[in-house]
Amino acid sequence: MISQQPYFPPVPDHLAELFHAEGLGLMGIAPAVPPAGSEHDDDYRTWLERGFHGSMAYLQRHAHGKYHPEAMLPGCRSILIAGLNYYQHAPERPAGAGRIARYAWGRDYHKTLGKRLLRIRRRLEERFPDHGFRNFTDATPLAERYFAEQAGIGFQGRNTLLISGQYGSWFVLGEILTTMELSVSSPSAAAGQFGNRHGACPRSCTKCIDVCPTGALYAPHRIDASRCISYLTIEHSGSIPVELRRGMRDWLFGCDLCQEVCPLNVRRQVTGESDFLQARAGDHLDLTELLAMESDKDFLQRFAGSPVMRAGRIGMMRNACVVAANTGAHELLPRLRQLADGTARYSADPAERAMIAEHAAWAVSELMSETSRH
Ligand code: B12
Ligand code: SF4
Repeated sequence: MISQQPYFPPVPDHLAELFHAEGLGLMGIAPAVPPAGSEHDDDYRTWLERGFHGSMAYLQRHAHGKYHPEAMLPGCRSILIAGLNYYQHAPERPAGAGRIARYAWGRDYHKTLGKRLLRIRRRLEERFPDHGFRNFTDATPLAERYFAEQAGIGFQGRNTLLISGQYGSWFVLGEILTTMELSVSSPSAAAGQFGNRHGACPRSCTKCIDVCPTGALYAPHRIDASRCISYLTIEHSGSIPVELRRGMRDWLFGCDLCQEVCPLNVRRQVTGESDFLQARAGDHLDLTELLAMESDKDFLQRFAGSPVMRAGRIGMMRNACVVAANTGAHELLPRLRQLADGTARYSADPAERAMIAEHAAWAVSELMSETSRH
């Protein structure tokens, strides 16, 4: 086990112990109160109205609960928020492969973190039977980063992610909502972690905004999610807009660019989490393997328990077509042509076949025009 330095802003010992015993390196307590005024709700609705959520309809459906914990647990008074570090160094990637975002190299964090939060919740329920509890990780309407900032475990950087003094932004969040009135940890604790120097991004730094190849970070703290490579490769199930395909570069699933360039991420620590260290998808995937997957059964067998399951086999094939073109994978031309002309057997669904055929044809045409330029 690689040693991990945890960071808990001042919280009651008996609670800190529960989270620490589960190997959670960040934990704080936020008051379950919506932000004062309607500014945050209004801001979020404007974001939705501008269509920045793309096809993530759940963000619209759940808008009412974004800053309102009581919508998830009536009588909610406090939120215990935890962070789990997933950082690992990226090894050299072989040719003919595409990149996977770090959070998805090993076991799905929803399972790893969710299981631990559930165990903590059970203990709390035993100890405090008169109180209500609910746990979530990611799959919640709640603005997790906002409440985590209120709990003092970090601050929202210009790339919109929560940055902690202990792990940079390389951690995932989960929480337990409770009707208990707990003493809350102060947001100023986050600044304390940075030695009171960097409780915010360095003044003139725009590295994350500059590096984003699709222009998703259109201003500091502002994201057009529908342009983010993470959205395009994971959340979006339809056709990838042609004008964004080149910007996807070699990313097959997710994107880490705006975290990799962040100077505050020098504070990273390699995770000690065995669930994350075991390579399910791993740091890269072979394009030939993905383009040859003919059944959902094969896909499930290969990726069960991995976050990659969320994109699905067809989504990953679509992404592989784009990455094949972006990485100049000429050796894949025969397979791409089969997918483009409809002779490959991999799906009986006409909509899926049409989408893959279009992406494969685009990849063939990009690779061929590259050949004719040389
Ligand atoms: C939808 C979603 C996405 C979308 C949108 C991303 C985003 N930045 O919001 C997509 C698919 C693109 C995405 C990508 C990723 N995600 Co995501 N995602 C979510 C999810 C489910 C909801 C977030 C949401 O509602 N976004 C919509 C925006 C508009 O809402 P908002 O943050 O409240 O936005 C307001 C604030 O930013 C506010 N604001 C805040 N501070 C400031 C300051 C100023 C000055 C201003 C002007 C505004 C401002 O203005 C906005 C408008 O109201 C959360 C989990 C959750 N339930 O919270 C995970 C979550 C944010 N994702 C996470 C991760 C790990 C990622 C990726 C790193 C995965 C990857 N490697 O591919 C990338 C990172 C890309 C990026 N730069 O954000 C983690 C982040 C952990 C962390 N340390 O911050 C979360 C918390 C999941 C989890 N449980 O761990 N994700
Ligand atoms: S994750 Fe990649 S595509 Fe998304 S905002 Fe960051 S740099 Fe841009």
